[in-house]
Amino acid sequence: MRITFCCADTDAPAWLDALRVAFPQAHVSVWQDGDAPADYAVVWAPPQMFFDQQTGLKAVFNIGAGVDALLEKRISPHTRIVRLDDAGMAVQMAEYVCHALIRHTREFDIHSAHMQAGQWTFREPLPRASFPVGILGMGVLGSRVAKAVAHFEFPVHGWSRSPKSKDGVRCFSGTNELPEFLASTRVLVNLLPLTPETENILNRTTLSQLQPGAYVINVARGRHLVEDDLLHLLASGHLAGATLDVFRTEPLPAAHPFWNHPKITLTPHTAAQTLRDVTIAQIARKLAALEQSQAIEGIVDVHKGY
Ligand code: NDP
Ligand code: OXD
Repeated sequence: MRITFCCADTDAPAWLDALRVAFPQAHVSVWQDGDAPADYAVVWAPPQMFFDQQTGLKAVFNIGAGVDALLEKRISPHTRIVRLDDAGMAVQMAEYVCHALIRHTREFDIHSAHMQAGQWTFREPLPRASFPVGILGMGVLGSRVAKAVAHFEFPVHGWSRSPKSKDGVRCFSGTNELPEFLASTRVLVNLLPLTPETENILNRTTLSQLQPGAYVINVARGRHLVEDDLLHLLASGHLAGATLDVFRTEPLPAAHPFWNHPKITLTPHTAAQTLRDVTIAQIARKLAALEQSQAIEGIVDVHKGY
């Protein structure tokens, strides 16, 4: 069996060593232009030329949860596209979102500024019931985030494409229920996949429907957010602030207005990172199942786009 590895911005030697341990019988190599056909591929943001040459792949394993960049490529219809399911990312995402939420609702930035100014001040506690959290996308990551947020006793709402029922979460689905979901949300967390239906979903119209003084946490993709609309609603005061991990252009360009914006907290696309060993263990399990014609989780529906 041949496994080819084609991952941008990745420590290829470390991945190769670990893949060779996981697949001792396979020939594992970093993809090069003109390589022999492989059976399986492990990828992150491969170039189109990769798929133009590797037309006989049985499956391509994406080492991330989001497959938007992959689905922009022309890939043989016979190649299954397999996304990462959690693989240690869900708990990281839960940590990240809870941190951003609690930092905002406990006013840690205000305390920190006061303490730095040498001021010992008292602030009235803000009731958590006044910060209902709405999670766009109730998949692998969104569901884990909902559980973590509910643990801190915030009201939690979730929005998905198909109807769901989850303990402790008020569930909304479909475009018809989006306005009601937004109107009952004060802290909005975006964990949708990027698809033609969800691109630009965080815009002036939708964000204006959030409760006054709302807070936005975007941890999915930069192209979900219309940046000028966010800036406008921060300036008008309708939005109190935002924590953003993902951007339309990454790295964020030096002259971008998000840098140094007093109401925006930025991180460099690091909310939930791919963990090499857990990821390779998941790929090894799924590849073995595919070889035995067994069903696996995480096969991407190219028509839905996730
Ligand atoms: P999943 O595929 O498990 O979940 C996607 C959810 O979005 C599902 O609940 C789905 O609904 C819902 N959804 C999709 N399209 C629509 C729509 N048109 N309307 C309403 N709901 C919709 O994905 P994950 O939870 O694993 O990951 C989510 C995203 O997080 C990834 O695509 C990626 O972009 C991002 N991500 C970001 C990282 C970071 O570090 N910043 C790290 C990892 C991922 P349904 O359940 O009905 O299908
Ligand atoms: C992912 C990501 O999709 O890291 O996994 O953004």
